Amino acid sequence: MTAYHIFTPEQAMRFADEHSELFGEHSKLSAAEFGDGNLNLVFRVVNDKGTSLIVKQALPYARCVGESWPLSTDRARIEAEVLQLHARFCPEHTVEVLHFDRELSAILMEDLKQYEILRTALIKGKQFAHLAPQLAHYLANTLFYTSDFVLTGPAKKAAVAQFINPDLCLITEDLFFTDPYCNHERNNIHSLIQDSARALWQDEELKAEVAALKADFLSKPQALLHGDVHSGSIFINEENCKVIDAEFGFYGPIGFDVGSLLGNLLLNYVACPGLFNDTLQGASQQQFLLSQIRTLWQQFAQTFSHLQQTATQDPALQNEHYQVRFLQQVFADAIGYAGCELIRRTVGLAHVADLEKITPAPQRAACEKQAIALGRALIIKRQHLATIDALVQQISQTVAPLPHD
Ligand code: SR1
Ligand code: MG
Repeated sequence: MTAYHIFTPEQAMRFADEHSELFGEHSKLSAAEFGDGNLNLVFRVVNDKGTSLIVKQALPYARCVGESWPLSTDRARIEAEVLQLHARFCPEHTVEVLHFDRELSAILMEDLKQYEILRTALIKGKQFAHLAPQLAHYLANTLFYTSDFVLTGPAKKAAVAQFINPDLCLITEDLFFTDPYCNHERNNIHSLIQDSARALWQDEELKAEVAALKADFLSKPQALLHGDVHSGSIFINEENCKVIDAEFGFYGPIGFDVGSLLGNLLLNYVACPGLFNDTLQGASQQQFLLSQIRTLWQQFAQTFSHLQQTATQDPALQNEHYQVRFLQQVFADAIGYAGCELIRRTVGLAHVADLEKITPAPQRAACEKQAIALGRALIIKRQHLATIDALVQQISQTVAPLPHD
């Protein structure tokens, strides 16, 4: 066993070489670090024939902030184990883990170089009909098969314990549910939307609903979540999509994973008028996103409900009325968490390129205000938006078309 040390490219290369049969001669390998943004070291190791693998290593702190924000490297174990478990239930849409070293907190995984990041693709205006059906399949299967519908009480409790993830959950607890609703130093608020941010801090009705969503996040271990299903955690190409980056995984409310994805599609939706100078292109992209949102929920609900009816092990949970009620509450939760994602990506620490890329600044601010308004409406009205039609109507009503220069 090797004691933890931060990899150099050379060491990442050796790690990949030792744990994979894919590479030939060691001398023909090269490695470069390309970073994954916020938390970790990520290297691509390539041989002379173009075969490549990814080495991801957890640092003992948050990379985006530095050593002043210490973080447990156990997140690498969580990530590897979530991905391995999710791959049992949905291998086609989960990145493949080839090796995990607990001491080094390092994961060797397949390189998705034939894919691009979903966020980048959406910002370019790309449309994929398979996006929602595949992600609905991924979410329904990974969430159902790790839930109480399937696991015995003791097995479920062991799984909850295996995936206790306090450091990364705390990031979400703070960044999603606390910081945006107060004048927190971590917030990142553009000057043109200061008034909208201040309004959030005074909004007692909204803060009560966010508190309820946070309380559920803290205390509703329904299934093993990915925990960070944003459009930077999804790789896509013309045929397939795959989910990566499960380090925020833990047992939590099913609606959180579904809502994070909905929220990210909606972030792109509100950004469309600012991203596309061509009004028709912006409108077409918004139509595409709305139809994907509709399909995502319909196919998630259909698959999850089918699994409830045919694969539920617990005799009490086989009750049909309970199963319908359960799914209805997942929908309300998902709408609420989507609303939180819209708000926290606009005024909180971690922003998204969909909005950040918009120029000029007043146009970006107008889109950000739409994100806040939509986030608020979804959080407040989530228990009353009982159908996907009602949700789609709410989105179209709240997000008014923006005038162009
Ligand atoms: C400090 S981490 C900021 C954000 O990046 C991750 O991908 C999560 O979404 C987290 O909230
Ligand atoms: Mg991530």
